[in-house]
Amino acid sequence: MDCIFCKIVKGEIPSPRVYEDDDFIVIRDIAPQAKYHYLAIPKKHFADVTEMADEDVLLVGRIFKKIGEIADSLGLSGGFRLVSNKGADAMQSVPHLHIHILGGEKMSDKMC
Ligand code: DGP
Repeated sequence: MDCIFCKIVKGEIPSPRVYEDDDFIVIRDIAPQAKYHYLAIPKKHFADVTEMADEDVLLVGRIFKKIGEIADSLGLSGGFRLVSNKGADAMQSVPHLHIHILGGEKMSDKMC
């Protein structure tokens, strides 16, 4: 499958991981939109939230919980924003579900 995030997960494209477990990796976004901008990328490929299988509910739940647990170590003790884009209107550019983790500074009260 020609998926850039699958290649990063497999190590075929080098990308330093700031966190990894059996479920997902966290890397820094290549084009940061906040002081700290990470991507939480499940190791399992599915395009977006509409392609989640029933068992993926638990996977994504574990990822959200773990993001909360590691947030301080990522410099996000002041708070953070989680965003997961789906489709053209949301400007999703990589069709492998991922969660943007943004923070490290005061953010706009607008979503974008
Ligand atoms: P989205 O537009 O929601 O699909 O977000 C995709 C993000 O992925 C975008 O902010 C840029 C980032 N990105 C794309 N390719 C790479 C890459 O090769 N390395 C890293 N670290 N980030 C990437």
